[in-house]
Amino acid sequence: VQDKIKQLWRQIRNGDQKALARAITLVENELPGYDDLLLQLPETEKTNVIGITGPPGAGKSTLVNALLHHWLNENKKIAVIAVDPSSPFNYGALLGDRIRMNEFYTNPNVFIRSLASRGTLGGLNSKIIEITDVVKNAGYDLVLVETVGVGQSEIDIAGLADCTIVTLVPEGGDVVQTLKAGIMEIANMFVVNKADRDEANALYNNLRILVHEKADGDKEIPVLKTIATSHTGIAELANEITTYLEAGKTNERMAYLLADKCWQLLQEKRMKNINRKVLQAALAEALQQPGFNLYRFVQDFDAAQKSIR
Ligand SMILES: Nc1nc2c(ncn2[C@@H]2O[C@H](COP(=O)(O)OP(=O)(O)O)[C@@H](O)[C@H]2O)c(=O)[nH]1
Ligand SMILES: [Mg+2]
Repeated sequence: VQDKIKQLWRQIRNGDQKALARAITLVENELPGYDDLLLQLPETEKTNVIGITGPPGAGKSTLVNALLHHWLNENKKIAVIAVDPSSPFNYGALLGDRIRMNEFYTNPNVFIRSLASRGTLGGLNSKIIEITDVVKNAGYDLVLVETVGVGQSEIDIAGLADCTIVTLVPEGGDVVQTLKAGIMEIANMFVVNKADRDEANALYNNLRILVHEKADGDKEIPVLKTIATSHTGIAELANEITTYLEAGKTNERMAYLLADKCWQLLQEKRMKNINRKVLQAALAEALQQPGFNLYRFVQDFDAAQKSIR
């Protein structure tokens, strides 16, 4: 199995999309070799992950589509992971995404995978983390992850994405009022989509006030307006994303993101009483060793905690 996994990783790194699809299926269904695949994540530079979240119908898929066009024109290789757990049996929605993205299915510079819902949110969370980790090691220039969120029990993609974009639309009452405090913590950027609508400016202005208050003199979270259907504001958005990613993460942000990811994975191992401080301290130490692998860390941490109890 070990050799087979090594071989699979070689194929993936060589741009073999069928091999990548196979690897994702391995992880999705926890088939033999699944653990090894994650424990053998290549120790190379990882691709940046851009998370696009927001309520259903906000235009996330349309935005992803527009961003894809933009970056393909710059000769970039892009991978997309689309997750929509809010409609477990609504294949119509999934199909809608597929049709819109159909034009990319034969393009070697684009890899698209839709993930169906898998029962509990907790289980889905760790699957998305694992699958994203596979894809971010597959040699693309960027990985886009579309998830439904904001409001109810959203998927927490904060720990997953290097840049989290929260997409909002001027409809359905006062969106800003319903913005949960947590959203301000995870958003690295706000997008007001459907800017062709009358109420867009009001939402935009409200958000600007909100991020200004939140910044308290520090750098404000950018707020952008887009019309995804006509690709308006997309170049500006792409530009803002690149600028954000190029600035790089502070060590503190790194540890925060990793701790979050780790916590989600440990939850899946039924570890409910993890002390986040202990976890973060253990992570900080482990990160200083060469060849850090999150899945090995989780395995070891889990074993160590069990031996204590
Ligand atoms: N008027 C307008 N409609 C849009 C815009 N962006 C997306 N839509 C439409 O909104 C609907 C939902 O878009 P979709 O991308 O599937 O939303 P998602 O559920 O967030 O992925 C579709 O009918 C889109 O054509 C926009 O900027 N303006
Ligand atoms: Mg969608």
